[in-house]
Amino acid sequence: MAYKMEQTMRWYGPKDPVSLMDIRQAGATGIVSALHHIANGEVWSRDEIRKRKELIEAGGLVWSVVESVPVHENIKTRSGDYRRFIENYKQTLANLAAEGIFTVCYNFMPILDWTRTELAWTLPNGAKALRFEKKEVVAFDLLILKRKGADLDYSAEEITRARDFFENASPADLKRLQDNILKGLPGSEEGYTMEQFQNALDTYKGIGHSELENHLRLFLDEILPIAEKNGVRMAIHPDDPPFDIFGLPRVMSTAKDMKRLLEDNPSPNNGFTFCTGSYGVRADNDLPAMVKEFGDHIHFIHLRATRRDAEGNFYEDDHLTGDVPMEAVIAEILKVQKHRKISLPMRPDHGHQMLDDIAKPIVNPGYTAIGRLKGLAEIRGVEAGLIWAGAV
Ligand code: DNO
Ligand code: MN
Repeated sequence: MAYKMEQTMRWYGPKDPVSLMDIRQAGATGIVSALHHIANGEVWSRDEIRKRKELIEAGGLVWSVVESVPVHENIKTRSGDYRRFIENYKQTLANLAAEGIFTVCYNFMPILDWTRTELAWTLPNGAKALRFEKKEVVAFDLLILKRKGADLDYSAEEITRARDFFENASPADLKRLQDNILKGLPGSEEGYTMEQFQNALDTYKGIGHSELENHLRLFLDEILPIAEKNGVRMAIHPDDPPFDIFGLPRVMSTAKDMKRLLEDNPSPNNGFTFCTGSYGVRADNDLPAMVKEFGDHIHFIHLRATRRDAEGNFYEDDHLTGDVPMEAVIAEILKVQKHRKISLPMRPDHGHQMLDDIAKPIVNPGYTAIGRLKGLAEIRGVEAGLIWAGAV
């Protein structure tokens, strides 16, 4: 028997302009949510967890996955109050399990969560997509932030393109760029002023890849026994984009990183959020092969497609038409599920701003109702077709 993926959507809670009924109408049965009103690092009490759960269930859905329980910056740098924050994290995991929620997404990206330079990049068909423009990031780093040593991180061509952009950009363009990088995208727990960002960067002095890998390992050393005891599956989200930015190390971008995570902390509860849109930005990531290799440790899935070019730019394409070989990825996921005799929670990740959503103010870029509904429907169609054709 083929196991189908559990269809979920992210819901930002009572303030989300996309309602639980919208999500049900899109056909999802599960919700991915987090308690963003609780300060980063503090314990999520059983009461607060239960309140959110009851709200979701009153809407006829189930709370399938937490995305994310954020990892406090002090844990990533192992400074300040990090011991207390790790203790709090453990308590939150135990509380979630006590309320019946067992899949937890998190990420270990320094300072910035996912990053884009443009949130409404117009496609030829008029829909809007999220985009990452390399020259803008380089311009920000080199010419706005003026980070020491930044010029060593880029090629001469990249620096020329960045200067060209900077010289021709309007003040509004530069303001948009600064806001998009510093304010944080939906789900990010932190936003920064220029000065705060600079100070945050300073906290990573002396922390390169091996140090950050080590801090992740030490964090998991403490967290995993609690996860195992409570049946909680930890699912790390990859870096987005999957390479270093602003000189900050990123350590969950490739198959090699995935392998290292499991070698450093062997545990059935240690695993991944397999986000095709993030991993797929790198041409050297073979996505179906990654699902095959790490299938036993994939606990949660994000499906969307990015399209990249040779200059390091990418945008979020339709779910089936980007660089992600979506049919092959879904076929591998279905094989994993059959082998493990389970359904894995999957969400369509982001979608385009399109149709009636174009006229609406966008509260959560990437998280519009219609674009995600379209993505989910396309994914569901691929899955049904593969099963019907006997591919799995
Ligand atoms: C990126 C997305 C993001 C992600 C955030 C919060 O691929 O999935 O919305 O959820 O990084 O963890
Ligand atoms: Mn994702």
